[in-house]
Amino acid sequence: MKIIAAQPFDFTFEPAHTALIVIDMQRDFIEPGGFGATLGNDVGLLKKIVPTVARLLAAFRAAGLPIIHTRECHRSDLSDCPPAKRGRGTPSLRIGDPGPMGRILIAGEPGADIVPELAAKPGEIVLDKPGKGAFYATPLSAILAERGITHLVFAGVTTEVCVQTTMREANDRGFECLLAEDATESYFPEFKKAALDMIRAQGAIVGWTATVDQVERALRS
Ligand code: C5J
Repeated sequence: MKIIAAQPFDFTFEPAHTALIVIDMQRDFIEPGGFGATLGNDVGLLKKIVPTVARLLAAFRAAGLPIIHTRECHRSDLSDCPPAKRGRGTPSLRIGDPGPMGRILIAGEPGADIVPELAAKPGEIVLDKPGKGAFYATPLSAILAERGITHLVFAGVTTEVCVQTTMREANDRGFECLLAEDATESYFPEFKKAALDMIRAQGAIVGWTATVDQVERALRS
């Protein structure tokens, strides 16, 4: 058993039953010209956490623990993109429209790929998901069950959308969940703070939070 000095209290985990899930560290959310930017967001805020996410990945790789990367994206015929999602809001380009990094949020296009600094290594799982939550319309439940995973550490973007949705889905499915505070980011700093507060409130009602330093320390212990 290992212990992370987390909030609101210690997170105890068995490494053999623990995996890292890195949510949507894709060019479409992090680089200019992608989905995040078409919605009017400052993508520079998200870019800043790339080195911290890289440290967390390195810690899990050094410990030999499973790593799952997710990508929010759709089939090229948009058959898995509900019109309600595509039509929402007033972005400068919609999902499936051609942009500077290929078609926005379409699987196989350069923009839908993970930023090169955080690219998956051989043996790591890359899971494409059409929704905000990574359990919806994906084989994630089966992948975790096959590996006997009970504990999940989360990182990625954005904190209050795909990360929080996935963490809530995981919590409802009985996983013990911890979010790496400095390896997640939002386009809205106040939303990130609120999401972290909500997750750990009421005795970790959704889960725990800790810094990458604290996770690294526990994995090395
Ligand atoms: C969003 C995500 N924000 N990965 N996606 O649309 O959080």
